[in-house]
Amino acid sequence: MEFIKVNKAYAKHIALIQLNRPKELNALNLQLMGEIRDCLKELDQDDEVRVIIISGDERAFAAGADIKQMAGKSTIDMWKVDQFSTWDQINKTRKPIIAAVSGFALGGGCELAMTCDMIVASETAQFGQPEIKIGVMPGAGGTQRLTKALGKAKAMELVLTGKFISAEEALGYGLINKVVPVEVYLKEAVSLASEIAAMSPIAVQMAKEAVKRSFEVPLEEGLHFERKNFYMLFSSEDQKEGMNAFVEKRKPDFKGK
Ligand code: DAK
Repeated sequence: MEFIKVNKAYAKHIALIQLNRPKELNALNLQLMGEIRDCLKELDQDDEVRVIIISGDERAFAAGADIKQMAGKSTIDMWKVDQFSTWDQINKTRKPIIAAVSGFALGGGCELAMTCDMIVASETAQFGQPEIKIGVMPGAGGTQRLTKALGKAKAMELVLTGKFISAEEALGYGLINKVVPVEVYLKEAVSLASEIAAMSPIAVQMAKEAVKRSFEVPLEEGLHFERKNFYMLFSSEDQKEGMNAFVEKRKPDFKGK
């Protein structure tokens, strides 16, 4: 891996993927995106890993797709590369992903953070979709995910002007989960990840799948999907462990079985 650093055991059951193109503000070139995709696929298969954190560095989570790499491309060049299959694959990750964001999360960087399941941000974080300023528009879900989080008026303003919002504003809109001082944003992400990692990983992944489904299907279909996953969990050992532990007044020890 050239453009990401991976620690599969950053904390108990928690893996950390750190974007590592600091001089380019972690601009997302094709290779970097491919590395994230491949790494997530591998971590999804690793039973020791229950939660994944993606972070950048203090200055930037990611300042967007690599403009220098895209500038001269034709429609056919873009079509051949088929970046969307990479983003679709990332979106299929079963395990929960927390984005730990400091500094710029712009364009594809904001879209990558929004593709994650939760966002913990430092006070210095800035979110935006500035593609309009370079003659294009968001292409990796920005118009959809930002609008679902912020509502039409604010999303329209951000997408059409390219202006950024602060972490505090993003929190107010419900785009992110938490804002903390820059010194502790990664620690805070680990703390949230640890809470989730203590649960049954099977229940966590099925619950994640059901919540995500609510963005895609009508209520009745979503409820049907939720019920199917709910029933399925009664065939896990973790369900017996969780409920027996409650009855026996002890802490459950979930094995992911
Ligand atoms: N691409 C390439 N290089 C970048 C970059 C980017 N997005 N952002 C920053 N850099 C580079 C700068 O060129 C500079 O490099 P050198 O000049 O030193 O060689 C270095 O990082 C430091 O940046 P600055 O000198 O500009 O730093 P400042 O603090 O002055 O400004 C900034 C920080 C973040 C405000 C500024 O760098 C900036 O405006 N960056 C561009 C932000 C942007 O427009 N982002 C959106 C890019 S378009 C798709 C999926 C996704 C996308 C498209 C398709 N498919 C699935 C098909 C996404 C598109 C985008 O994200």
